[in-house]
Amino acid sequence: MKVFLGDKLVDEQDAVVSVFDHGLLYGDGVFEGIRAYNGRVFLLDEHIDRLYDSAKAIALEIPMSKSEVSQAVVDTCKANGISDGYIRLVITRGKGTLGLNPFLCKKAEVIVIAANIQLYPQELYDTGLKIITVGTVRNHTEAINPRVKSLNYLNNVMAKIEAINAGCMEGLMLNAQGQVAEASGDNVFAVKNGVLTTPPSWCGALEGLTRNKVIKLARNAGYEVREDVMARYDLYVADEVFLTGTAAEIIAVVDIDKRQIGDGKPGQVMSELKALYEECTRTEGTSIA
Ligand code: PXG
Repeated sequence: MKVFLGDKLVDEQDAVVSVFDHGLLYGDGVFEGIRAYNGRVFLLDEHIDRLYDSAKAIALEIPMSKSEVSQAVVDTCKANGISDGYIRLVITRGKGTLGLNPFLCKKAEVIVIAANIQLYPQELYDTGLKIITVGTVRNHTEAINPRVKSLNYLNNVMAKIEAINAGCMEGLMLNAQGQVAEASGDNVFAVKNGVLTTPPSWCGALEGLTRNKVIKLARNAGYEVREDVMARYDLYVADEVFLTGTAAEIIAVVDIDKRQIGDGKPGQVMSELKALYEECTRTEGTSIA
């Protein structure tokens, strides 16, 4: 496998970073998880924009232009013969000292890994997920804002541990006010009487690109979509609940905290939007060739 590191493609065994890299020492950095479908990188410009916004928020200067980073993503896919896959784009603060001071790190490290995607079992899509609310509260917006896709994912990892320990694949996270934020690695939507609602990012959600795409597709299909504060109550009494994310795409939730959602099966609106989303993944994106 070839990995993009710094400013060029190198062999996998040479793709190593320093133990003094602040990405490792402090989780100091940002990343994107991107999908390629059918020889195209899906939503590449949107991922690059979000990456640069995340970096700006943590005062991290990416030592390449947006178009150079985009090109590195495409080149890494090409070098590995990836046509359908998963791309991890990582920017770390770079090599520094054992101290916290990020300004002693001379140059941020740019890493692009393009690999095959490990898909969730089809069964999860056919039957829907059972999830629970976890006790780990989503990061406060004025701690590290959840809109920053940072390398410090301990908040989410703690949530995932709780969910898995309870026998669930995903956990629902609330913000410090007890409002619905998102799942540990996906955004959440409810459908009630044909209206879709998802929490606004200021409630503690990553501004998911799958989420944004689904909002657009739903509005184009004639649905009303609201970004509104949500309580768990809104999910419990919804006709449908589903999660969105680059890895999971769109997946139904049929049980939350032992409340059956709707009729307990993946819903009609979710299925319609999933078909529209899949049409986009088949036909849109930045060509790898
Ligand atoms: N919330 C959180 C906390 C996420 O990490 C999403 C929502 C969905 O955002 P997108 O832009 O993907 O629709 C994410 C995305 C991984 C992995 O390897 C995680 C994500 C995406 C891709 C891969 O675990 N999280």
